[in-house]
Amino acid sequence: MKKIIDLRSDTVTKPTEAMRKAMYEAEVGDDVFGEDPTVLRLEMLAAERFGKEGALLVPTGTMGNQLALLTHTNRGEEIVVEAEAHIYFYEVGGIAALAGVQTRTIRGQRGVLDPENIRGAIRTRDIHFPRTSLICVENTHNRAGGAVVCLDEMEAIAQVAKEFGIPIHLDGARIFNAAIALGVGVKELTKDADTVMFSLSKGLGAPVGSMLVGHGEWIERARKWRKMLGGGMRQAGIIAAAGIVALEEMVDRLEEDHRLARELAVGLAEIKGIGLNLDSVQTNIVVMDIEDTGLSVSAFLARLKEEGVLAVAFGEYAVRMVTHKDVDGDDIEQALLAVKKVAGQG
Ligand code: TLP
Repeated sequence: MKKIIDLRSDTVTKPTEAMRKAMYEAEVGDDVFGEDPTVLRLEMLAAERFGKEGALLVPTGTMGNQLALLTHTNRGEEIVVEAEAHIYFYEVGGIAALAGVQTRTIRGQRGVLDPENIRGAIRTRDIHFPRTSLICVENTHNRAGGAVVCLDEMEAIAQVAKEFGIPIHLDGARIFNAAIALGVGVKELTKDADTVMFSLSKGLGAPVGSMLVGHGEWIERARKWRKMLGGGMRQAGIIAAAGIVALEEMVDRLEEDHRLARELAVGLAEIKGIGLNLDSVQTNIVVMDIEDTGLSVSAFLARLKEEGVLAVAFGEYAVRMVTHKDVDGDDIEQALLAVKKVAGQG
């Protein structure tokens, strides 16, 4: 049977042998009582890696982001967020439904917020206005095609945040991809964020789990919200064990995902009918414009699937492909042949 090449997301990665072994052997306890030694070890490791006081294991990145909103804000307040940030675009309206805050969206340049636009969006003191209580940043920015926010840009945003005394929450689902692409450590790259969510279950390959890191007392309040949302997981050491392997063994290899994404992008850019700006490919995400193939996105994806390649819709004429540890150079070659065929040149 033909191998399916799954480029829909890096979330499709399967746990490594080392993870499965660590999960099997994990020492566990009841984490709601704070008694799971493996969870405690992962939380300590995460806090230390990010240079923050505390860390909290959460089942998903979405829950991590939503807990950040619940912990940083009060109902009726306003947050400043990029117009296509995951926390706003893809989290089922949780901002409104759970935290009850409204959004002041700003369009970024390749996902990066301009500090002057943030300044302009922050509410002044006026009886009519909500209070601006949080600035959200995403690194790498998913809908901007895995674009990185560099250290200077982060520092410039933090400057404005400090001036107004507003905290920054960083959706760093793929922060290790950003750090590897920039050649900067995550501690340095996230030093200006009050809180960070990062995923263990994407490029790092763990089956489940994300982490929230931040100030110790803040993390304890987030822990309470996690319990309210039903996220108090009992023998969660089974999950945490894979997370430890993810942090200790899977970070450096992300470079390989970036190399394959570039190879993929270079090949795609040569196919007639496919539009792609190579400068936009900075990490493991490749977004292409397929309008000139004359196919709709759904027809394009269906044809591609017949050729054994999976990708996702990313807009009216946009298709996203993501590289990860479970695809290799041969798969990328196969994927390029498939796209060529679908575009009518195979
Ligand atoms: N992103 C998924 C989909 O939800 C779109 C993907 O395939 O890329 N922040 C960012 C920047 C993300 O990309 C994602 C997942 C999340 C948060 C949510 O993480 P999970 O899926 O663990 O809830």
